[in-house]
Amino acid sequence: MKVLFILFVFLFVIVIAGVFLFKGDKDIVEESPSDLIVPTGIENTVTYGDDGYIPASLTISIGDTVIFQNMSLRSTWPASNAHPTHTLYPGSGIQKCGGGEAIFDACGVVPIGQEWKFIFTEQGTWRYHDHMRPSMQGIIIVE
Ligand SMILES: [Cu+2]
Repeated sequence: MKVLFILFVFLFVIVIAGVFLFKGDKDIVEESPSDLIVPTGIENTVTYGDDGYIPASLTISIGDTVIFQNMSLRSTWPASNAHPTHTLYPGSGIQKCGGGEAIFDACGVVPIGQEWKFIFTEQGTWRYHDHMRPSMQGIIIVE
């Protein structure tokens, strides 16, 4: 009987310890690599002219900033592909506009002569477009 009691207490302790250990695992907040990227401070410029984005393809390093300058004679709205959802770039999406979060979406027109900038923290090949004229396309390659 005493052995049975000790066995019961032993199992009880193991079960309680297991519950706490399992609960502990859930509390660990995993940071995605992009949260750890420090901006490099390096700025690269893409010019939007009447024929589209120049350069059409730009290769940068992770953490670099891209400045989208509107040198055309009309407003532009650079945004991640795909039109019209803008969800290709991780964390981006037109539905997040106005939320205060920095996403790969100007979330509005960039007037003539103005610019909009974005820091790329995700490696990959990121296609984007002018939301006002979706046939105007460009590529940012983040290495
Ligand atoms: Cu669009």
